[in-house]
Amino acid sequence: MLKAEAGDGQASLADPAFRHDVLTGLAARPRAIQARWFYDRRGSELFEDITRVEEYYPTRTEVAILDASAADIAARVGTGRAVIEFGSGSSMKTPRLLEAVAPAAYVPIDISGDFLRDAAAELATAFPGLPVLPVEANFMAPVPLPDAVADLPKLGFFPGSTIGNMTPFAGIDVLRAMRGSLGEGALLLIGIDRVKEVGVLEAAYDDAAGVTAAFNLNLLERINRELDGTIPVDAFEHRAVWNDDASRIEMHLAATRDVAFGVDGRDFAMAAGETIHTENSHKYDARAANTLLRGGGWTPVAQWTDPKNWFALILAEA
Ligand code: AVI
Repeated sequence: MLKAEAGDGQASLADPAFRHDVLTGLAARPRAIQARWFYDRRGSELFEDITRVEEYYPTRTEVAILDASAADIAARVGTGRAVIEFGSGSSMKTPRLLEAVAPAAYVPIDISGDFLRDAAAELATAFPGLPVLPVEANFMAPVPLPDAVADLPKLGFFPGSTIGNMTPFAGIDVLRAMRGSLGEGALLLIGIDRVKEVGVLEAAYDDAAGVTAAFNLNLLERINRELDGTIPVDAFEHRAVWNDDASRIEMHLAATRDVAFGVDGRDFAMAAGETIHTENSHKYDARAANTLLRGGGWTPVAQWTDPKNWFALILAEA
């Protein structure tokens, strides 16, 4: 459906799936909106900022593991593979992996064409001579790969503990889909965040500078911008809590007073203290990570961690 005027006066085309998920999620009990909607341009910038805050250890820990283990990973993986990255190439991790394993081709897969093209262009400049073959697709289902890599051995790369943002069942489904994309005998290098002290986890998702809070609250700003919303954003606060039973950090947006607002012509009311659940970030101990991978059709064959055992890069075989 074409939206004539968005809140900022710019003509825009609201994503029908975004509209559907927001309206359904705000009407549901408990209220919940999927974390995938965090990542508009502003949300993606804020996520980049999060990766640099002191309390958010996952990115720098994974990068440190890649640096420390590059030679070892290369020895296991060998050279001349097609590296298939699930998600568009992240600025810091992909070049490190490509340098280590000297691939014959690099195939980033992402649902967002804009991010994909930007990342692919950057990588192509940084690695002249390396065929960079972006594929715009949803990797939650098996993705046909370019013919040019059909005969090459494959290495899948899924860093960042992105799998943690899925329920374990959805994680198993995506691992199966990756197996379908890469085929029998492929390898997968996956980053998975570990269970650790609750204080460390909660601080990582509620940093003192308020960057994660801004990231969470941007979802409400996005709803106001794109769906003609009238949500009083200043009446909401960011919460990050560890759910021990589900082994996950949950992010919520809590109303600090009774509020009434509209979204896309529908009326909503929330009482003070009511929340909208916006994200899960599951954490896995070594055993649970192995169970997850095996459930997805992958056999773990090696793993690398940091000295505190906070994060793991696991190599698995299809
Ligand atoms: C992208 N994903 C792995 C991040 C995480 O740690 O779950 C998203 C994030 N949410 C808040 N901080 C970071």
